[in-house]
Amino acid sequence: FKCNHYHPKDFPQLRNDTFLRAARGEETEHVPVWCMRQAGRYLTEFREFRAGKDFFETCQSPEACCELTLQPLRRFGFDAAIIFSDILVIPQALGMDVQMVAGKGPTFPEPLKEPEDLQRLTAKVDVGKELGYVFKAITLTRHKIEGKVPLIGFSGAPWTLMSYMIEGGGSNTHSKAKRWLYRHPEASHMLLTMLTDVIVEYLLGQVAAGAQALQVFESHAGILGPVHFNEYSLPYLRDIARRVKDELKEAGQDVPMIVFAKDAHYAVEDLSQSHYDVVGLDWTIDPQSARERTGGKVSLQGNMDPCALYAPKERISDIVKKMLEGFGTRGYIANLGHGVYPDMDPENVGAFVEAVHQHSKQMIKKI
Ligand code: 1CP
Repeated sequence: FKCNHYHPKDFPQLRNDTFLRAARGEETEHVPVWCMRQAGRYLTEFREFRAGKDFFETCQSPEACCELTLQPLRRFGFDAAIIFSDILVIPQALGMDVQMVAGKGPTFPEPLKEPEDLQRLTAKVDVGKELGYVFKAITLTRHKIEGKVPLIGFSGAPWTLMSYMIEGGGSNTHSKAKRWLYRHPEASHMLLTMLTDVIVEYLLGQVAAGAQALQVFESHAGILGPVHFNEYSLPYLRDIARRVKDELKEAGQDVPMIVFAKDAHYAVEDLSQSHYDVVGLDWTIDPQSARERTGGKVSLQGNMDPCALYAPKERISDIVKKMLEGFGTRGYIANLGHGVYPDMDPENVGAFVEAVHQHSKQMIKKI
């Protein structure tokens, strides 16, 4: 696979590059902010638009993805947009059936049970054909966003995708997937390698389609201890960043990459030396200690407890101020430590965004 068309298409000129500059550790006038799951059910317009439509059919419609990506930008002053899609489109591209069951979440009717089941997976995935709908959504959205803010593309990381493919859906213990790590280490590495190869092509395809930054979600890092993380997650995360960066460099492009390994506070040092420009953090790590442990090598993103959005607005403002003081205003992208929940008040999301902008502007002026 070679992407020979990285050259920007005739996209509208970017008018707010604060997020991209912060990702590269450059100076900004304010700290940029966006939220994981900023397109989501907490917005009435999202619920109305999604009503009665199948989740993955929605993901397959470039027009629908574009609309859902733009919805939060109409309400709030976010400094970045993330393309509406899901991490589970990759298992689908590998030939697995995945359905979104109301009240239950993503469900695989036939999850992988034993190493023999790997033979069911498509060996050589034609990423352009299987996931071209995501690329189309990105190109369309990049036009429709009119240069207001950069557009982030994303992928699930290999271990997180592997765990869904074996568990068959969400899980508290991930014991079926972890059973593979203890019992079938070779098959586990084989699956993780297969996923890595597809993810690399997928991310490069997203950039070719117009993505201006990339985030890799290792949402299930926390269920791995340090030993398993070092064997089954970190090498693949590194491989993804190195291969994507090398390929882009050859084409004269530099696209910031963010790694978000949820609950992997033990791995923050390693993650800061894994070829990513930004390390995303959940709320279980203290901003200042994250800064000390990553030693200015990378920008940081995060990490307000999403539940702080349940607090009154004045409290949110105080919490944001403390967070900004902990991280500092340089090389920092404000975000939540995980996604916005469906029962959250959009007004408080707005208060979060405004507090980041307001406090950070004042702090930067004083420097
Ligand atoms: O009907 C609906 O709207 C269902 C809710 C929903 C949404 C809005 C799901 C189901 N996926 C999405 C979109 C989505 N998923 C985005 C869109 C952009 C945005 O953030 O605004 C992104 C980036 C994702 C990525 C994703 N999907 C992750 C990684 C991020 C994270 O939360 O850790 C994961 C783990 C998934 C799986 C998934 N998809 C949906 C649900 C409910 C879940 C989690 C299920 C579980 O394991 O319990």
